[in-house]
Amino acid sequence: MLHKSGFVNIIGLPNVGKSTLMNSIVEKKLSIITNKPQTTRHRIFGIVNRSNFQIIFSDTPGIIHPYYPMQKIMMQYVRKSLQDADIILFTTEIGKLEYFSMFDNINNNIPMIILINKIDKISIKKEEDLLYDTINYWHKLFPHSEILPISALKKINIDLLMHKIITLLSEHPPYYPKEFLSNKSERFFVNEIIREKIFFIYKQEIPYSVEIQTELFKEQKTFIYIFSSIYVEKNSQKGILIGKKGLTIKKLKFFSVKSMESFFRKKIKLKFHVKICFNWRYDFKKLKHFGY
Ligand SMILES: Nc1nc2c(ncn2[C@@H]2O[C@H](COP(=O)(O)OP(=O)(O)O)[C@@H](O)[C@H]2O)c(=O)[nH]1
Ligand SMILES: [Mg+2]
Repeated sequence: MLHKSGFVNIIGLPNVGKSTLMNSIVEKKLSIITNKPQTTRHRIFGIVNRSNFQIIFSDTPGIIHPYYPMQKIMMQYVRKSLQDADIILFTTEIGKLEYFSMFDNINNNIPMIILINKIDKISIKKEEDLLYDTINYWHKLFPHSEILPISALKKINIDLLMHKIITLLSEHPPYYPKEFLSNKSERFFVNEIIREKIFFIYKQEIPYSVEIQTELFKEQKTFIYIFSSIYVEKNSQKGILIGKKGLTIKKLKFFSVKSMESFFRKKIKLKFHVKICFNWRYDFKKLKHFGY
């Protein structure tokens, strides 16, 4: 039987719905989603396996102007994914007409589909016009690329997108064992789930200042024991993270456990340890230690 396989990289500006799209395609919440930019820090694979194809999707951080070392590394992930793709899914949303010099790095030999996301928001004539303006804008910039309006959230045109992707892919044996869902470990997903809850619970700089390291992930018959360290950049942030009488971190634990239980389909026993790693975001050595 003919078997197709390839790498499909999802790139675009922050907050346009790249992570939502990947989760919706792989039908599992591999990438964390918030309404804030810079939620996705790493490059995350989501693999779709069928008997006659294997597609390796790659969710990437949103394209930004990098200011500090962590953002520089994030943009290296993006640059790489513009080069090593078999297909690029350039994702944007209705009304977003913004050009970044990063787009000049797109390899013209790689087929690219431009996705105009969030079309579920169209309810009035004015928004329909905005969709046409958006399509025209991107068509002028990339005249050879196909443009497809979608809704990642409401799954509009996702089947059609999958069909287009499979048509574009070449014949190739699977790159990964067929039972693989992702390139990331269980500990990575634990870290990401905690980080997502931190985005929801804490304000301002806290979500951007934390990094999680899961020291222990021990699966038993009925439970998974997890021990995670939460690193902050300075002492004052430690207090905020823990909260009065430890109430805020209790809340964090509660929501993290709930989410992990649904992800791993098992009861979770979770322990936190809050530590300080001075200015880790600005230090290449510390970033390397954290897996960037
Ligand atoms: N209305 C609508 N909202 C969406 C859609 N896709 C994503 N969003 C929302 O847009 C925000 C950013 O989504 P996310 O996937 O994290 O974007 P990313 O930064 O590009 O990865 C979240 O609040 C999503 O719920 C969509 O198709 N329709
Ligand atoms: Mg994302």
